[in-house]
Amino acid sequence: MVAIVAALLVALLIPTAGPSASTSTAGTPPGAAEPDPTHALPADTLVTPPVLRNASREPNTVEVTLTATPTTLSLVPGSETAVFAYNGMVPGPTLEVYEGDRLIIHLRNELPEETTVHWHGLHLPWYADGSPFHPIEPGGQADFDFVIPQGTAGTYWYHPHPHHRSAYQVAKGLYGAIVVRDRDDPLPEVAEKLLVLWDNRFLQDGSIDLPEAQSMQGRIDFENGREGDVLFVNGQANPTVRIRPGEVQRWRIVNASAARVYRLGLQGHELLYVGSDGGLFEKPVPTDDVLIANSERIEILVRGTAAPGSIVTFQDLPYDRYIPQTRPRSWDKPRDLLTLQYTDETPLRMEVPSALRPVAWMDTTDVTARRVMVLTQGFINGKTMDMSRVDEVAELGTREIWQVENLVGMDHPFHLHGFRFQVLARNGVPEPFPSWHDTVNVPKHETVRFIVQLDDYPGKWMFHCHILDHENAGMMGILEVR
Ligand SMILES: [Cu+2]
Repeated sequence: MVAIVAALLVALLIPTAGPSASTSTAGTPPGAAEPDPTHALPADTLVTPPVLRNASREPNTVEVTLTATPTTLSLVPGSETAVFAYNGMVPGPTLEVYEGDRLIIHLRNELPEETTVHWHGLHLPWYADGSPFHPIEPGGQADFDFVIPQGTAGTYWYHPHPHHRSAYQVAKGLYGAIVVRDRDDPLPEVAEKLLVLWDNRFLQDGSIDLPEAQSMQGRIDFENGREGDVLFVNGQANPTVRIRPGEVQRWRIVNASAARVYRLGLQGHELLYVGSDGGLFEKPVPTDDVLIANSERIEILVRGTAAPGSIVTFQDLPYDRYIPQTRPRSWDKPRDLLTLQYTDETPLRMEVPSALRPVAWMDTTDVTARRVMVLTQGFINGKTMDMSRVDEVAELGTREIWQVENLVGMDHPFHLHGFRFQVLARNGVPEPFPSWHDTVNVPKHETVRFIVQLDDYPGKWMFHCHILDHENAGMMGILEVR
């Protein structure tokens, strides 16, 4: 579980081992520490997905083209894999915008089947949500045009959301990150890494292992959600990131896995947990590990507190989200995600601000509706998805409290489209500080309460379990806002 260490004073100072060469990495691009040619190690082996090219010359406008197409890539050494890819890469290119930008996206579907693209976590008009209501035929194109709201800087992502096919298309390689930036970012001098987590399973010939539904593995995948034994960071297995002693790095992390919930920890390091789906917290929270369920995003600060030359591993630590009957045999073993390699350079001296950005609690006094969502295996409030049915009706512009109750012995991460929310309590325990989410993990036999403001955009919005196999099987419902 997330072991949040309470800390009143987070105005931390990084221990300095040297007379301090510099106080910051100002002036260097994100992802790069100050070069020190005498001691420099080879650059990161971690490859960052390229940022989508902006075709617009208008101010505050980002216009991009994404093409989903079948192709062949080498995902595991020594073999070629038939994949689906956005612009030929897995993960797809990163969509980067600023708060307030107008975003225009042209989406081409060159796949042999219907698709959609869901801009996960963004607040946008219903037509642009990329839900199963708006399929794009093979050979078809869709155009999206909307404005990124102020105050929503954070890490988001995009992925297919066609009816019954999300799990398959994500397993085939369709996913990519979205970064919404704040022009007054409180961490402007901190080098940044984007880490998009995904897992997969392969057959001997390199093809993606997608078993028949009635096979033993098919049934386990149906129950647990499909997990893979190969863990990827930006499409690479165990890449290396380098850090200079004393340096602070900001890691934006996306869980693009269909079913794997990661408990992230860095050997011998305390992390600073600084952000959730919808961006930064008010202040850093020291912790040993952070849980990130399917489709969630987190931001952490990694501080280079180990000795020069150290090599440590960033890991997925054991977390039991399973029912005993289908719990994988190796669930209790840590898995390596990434290697952090310290340079021999003179230690940097960097400070982390004690305040990041204001995040106010939403007012709970003028709530107009309270809803209860009861999760059982494959069902929400006893029902499976029916595209022609509306499960909940809400009034535009109102504020509601939702209580999500998980009655079964398996975690279900609950996602609401279109509107961000604040978790109020987990299992009756008040949330210690406000933060923005569009997905929240509801652990086995636990209850989560959140508050949501249904502003701006009427429409039929999905809510569902984000274990993609559960979503495919119908663990989803429709909220109509009108
Ligand atoms: Cu589920």
